[in-house]
Amino acid sequence: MTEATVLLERHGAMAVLRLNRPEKLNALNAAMLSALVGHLRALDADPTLRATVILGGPRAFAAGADIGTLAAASPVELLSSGFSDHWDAVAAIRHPLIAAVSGYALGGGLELALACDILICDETAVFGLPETSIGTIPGAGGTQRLTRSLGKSLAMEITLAGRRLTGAEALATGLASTLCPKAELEGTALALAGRIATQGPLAVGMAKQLLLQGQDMPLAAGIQLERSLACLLAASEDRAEGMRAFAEKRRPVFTGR
Ligand code: CO8
Repeated sequence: MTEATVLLERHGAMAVLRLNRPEKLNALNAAMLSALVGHLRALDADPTLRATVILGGPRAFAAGADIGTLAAASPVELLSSGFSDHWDAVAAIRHPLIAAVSGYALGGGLELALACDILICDETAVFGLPETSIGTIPGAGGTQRLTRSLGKSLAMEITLAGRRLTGAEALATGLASTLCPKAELEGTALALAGRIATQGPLAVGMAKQLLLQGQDMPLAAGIQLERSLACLLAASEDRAEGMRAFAEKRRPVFTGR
């Protein structure tokens, strides 16, 4: 029996999804992407789940979309197969996603990490968008999300000139929010997921929505939306519990209601 290309582990309120096609450096083909999205959607529907970590293997988070798949597809198949839609589906997941990158995160692999909410990495991480070196362009959000993540000039250098960033450079430029030793990556990611899991789940979900939607909104509209959602949260049991627990000097017990 062949092993699954995406492995799921549950750790209480957290999940780990491990990309598992090591012989191809986790090159993302349609079956693997579909399995990843299937797991994420099922986790999204589970009210006890608070955060998911996406991990690769020791040599690669993912070295891109599978070049064999891309080479074999006609323009019509590329469009109609929904291949690129998998990255949109990851970005549409409502609960927090942490990409924990060790080794290569290239092309579609970097685009997958960019579709997550928080990107952390270890000292072996290598980030790049090498698509122009094989005569194509990023087709899964890279040209849009990379600029938003680390600014125009560096995004241009990475995309047009094939510049690669190390883990330390990813941290320095804001592409990653945490850098750690390789042996500590999974533990660091789970600890971060654990901290998210202790927060009010409704508040976390609304805050994620605001941070993402706000990137594409005029400032005044974003602030208005923030205010509306902050007022809406006043109707939740979790907000009442959080404030009561503060007054009583104890940890809150959130129920997601
Ligand atoms: N696709 C398919 N196979 C891959 C990929 C990939 N992206 N990356 C690595 N592999 C395979 C290799 O072919 C090799 O397989 P085999 O042993 O059967 O020959 C195996 O993984 C190991 O790779 P290498 O022997 O090349 O390992 P090295 O350590 O020598 O090199 C590199 C590692 C530098 C990561 C190298 O493998 C490499 O350059 N890979 C390709 C990187 C790349 O160009 N990525 C971008 C791909 S295009 C893309 O992601 C577009 C996304 C948008 C799609 C939407 C379209 C509409």
